[in-house]
Amino acid sequence: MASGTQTETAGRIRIGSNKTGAWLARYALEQLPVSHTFGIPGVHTTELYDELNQSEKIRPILVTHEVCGAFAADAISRTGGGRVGCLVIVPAAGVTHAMSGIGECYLDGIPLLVITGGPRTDVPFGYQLHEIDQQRLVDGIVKASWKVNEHSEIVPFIFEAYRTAVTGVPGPVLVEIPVNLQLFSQRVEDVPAFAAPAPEQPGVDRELDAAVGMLSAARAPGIFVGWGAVDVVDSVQKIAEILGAPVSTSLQGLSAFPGNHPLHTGMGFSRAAVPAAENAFAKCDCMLAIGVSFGEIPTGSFGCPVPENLIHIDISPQAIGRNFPAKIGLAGDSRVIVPQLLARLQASGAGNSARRREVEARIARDKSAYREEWHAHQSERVNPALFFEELRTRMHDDAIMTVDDGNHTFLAAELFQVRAPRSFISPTDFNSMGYAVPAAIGAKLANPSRQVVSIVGDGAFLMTGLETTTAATLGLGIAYFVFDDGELSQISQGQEIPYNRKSCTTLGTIRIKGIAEATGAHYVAIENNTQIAAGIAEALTTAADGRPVIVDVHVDYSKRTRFTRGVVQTALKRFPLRDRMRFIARALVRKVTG
Ligand SMILES: Cc1ncc(C[n+]2csc(CCOP(=O)(O)OP(=O)(O)O)c2C)c(N)n1
Ligand SMILES: [Mg+2]
Repeated sequence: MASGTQTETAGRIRIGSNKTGAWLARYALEQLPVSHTFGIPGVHTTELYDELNQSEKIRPILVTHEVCGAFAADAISRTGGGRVGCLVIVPAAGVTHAMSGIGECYLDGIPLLVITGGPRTDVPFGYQLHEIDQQRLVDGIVKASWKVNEHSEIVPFIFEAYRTAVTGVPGPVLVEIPVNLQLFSQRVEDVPAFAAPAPEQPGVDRELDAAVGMLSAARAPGIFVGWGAVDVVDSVQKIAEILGAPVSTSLQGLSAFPGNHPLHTGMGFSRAAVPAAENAFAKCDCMLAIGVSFGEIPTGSFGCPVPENLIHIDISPQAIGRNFPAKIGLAGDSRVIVPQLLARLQASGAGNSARRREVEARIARDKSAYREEWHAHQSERVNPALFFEELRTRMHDDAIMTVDDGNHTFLAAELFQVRAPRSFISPTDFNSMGYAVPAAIGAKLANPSRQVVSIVGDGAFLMTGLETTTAATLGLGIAYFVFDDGELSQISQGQEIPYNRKSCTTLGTIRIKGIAEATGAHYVAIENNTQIAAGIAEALTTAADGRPVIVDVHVDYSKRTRFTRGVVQTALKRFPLRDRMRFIARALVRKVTG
């Protein structure tokens, strides 16, 4: 609250004095679950920053680049226990810089509140600084946007923007407040009281019974969960146990089922999945999909076998049956639907403990064989499987991991065991590199008592790694593990076979130690397997003391992930025959000629 003199009547708060637009914006943000804002001030936002600086509820955070602000704010929404990430940025250049992060929230279904300044609306001049139609600019990557015209609109627009961001499929919203409104005051009689959006209640009785019937009749039921199931993990676990059904997750939803549960299989279930997942779902005759859109990554480029008997629960009616037809579609909030489904399943007396034992035994065998395959992989450099196993033993169950986009992401997905809901976050469908370093800052600010680690490729680290300076300034103990292979590996691996050439995927030489020195982070190097344990221990101990650490991991990338091998095969198969032949012929010729 920005003032102690207000009284509330009939959903309105009485103000009865002159207020600036900046005061009103701060007031509105303070009513919402906003704990931090991120951005870089400019002449169009200094008044608002001055207000936020006086807030006891909100802490404005200076970042080095607005895209980092957007990724950090995104992590607040993903890990902040109901909080919403918020950007306060300058118009035009601040917004375009932030757009990769806004787009990530848009495609990943993450709420984000973007507040921007705007050019003056009370002067007759054109060609003002940062003057651009921002609503048009962001149209394809926000759920909605508002441009404020007068003081009385500021509070209701911000409340409406927040409600839009968090209801239905969550996503980003933008509110532009022209600088003159922020700076100048006007008499304000009252403002609306904030009302949180009511939880959605689906009327799906008949479909729930049909779903129970279909699941009970299945010979080999399977469960596929995404980020949309991240808040119903307990219910999903019980459903899986009753049915004796294997559970696979999407990439974004890796934390939607505990990796140490015996029914957990891995990411996806196509040939691009780990063997435990591929085998467990090979004969699946009824799939329960919850909060997952069957996007490109977890389906291994849409190459997974989805049974006809698909029960699809998702907040987005558009996602249901979009890529694979659903026999039963339940559009709505999984937090409402899934506990109801569980209750009916329990009441129906369904259960198959023999199947459960069988399924669990097979998963355990497959997981152990895959682990052994990785252990047998010899290298002078760091074996990723040994690295992730050691990291797991030293991380608390509720520790948060942020990842970037690259080969390291899929290694983490295949080799690291994620245990707690919302403890693994990734830039998934917008797939924007540069996410992991700033996202870890948002995650740590939202969860100061939890360990936060980041797995980031060297290419991605070059994009946003300097944001480590913000972690150092704020005393945030984050361990950044930079997978240093000298390449944009996820792409260079894809170039290897078809092109037999690497075009623009080899990085220049970077001295990561220099970046650590420049930003004030502690530096650790892990050059081979014998240094893994001590290196991770040093990193986590230093981080626990409130200092960021950059760990230069000389990782070995010579063994391909199942994901990379699988998607290459699937994608090639879907090429028109003529082009497939052209690709294969070119690869063969280049193999001979070099
Ligand atoms: C902003 C952006 N640019 C380019 C890409 C394409 N891309 C996807 S993964 C990848 C390689 C990332 O390299 P690095 O960060 O070193 O990770 P590695 O694959 O080596 O683990 C690239 C270039 C992308 N996803 N996002
Ligand atoms: Mg790399």
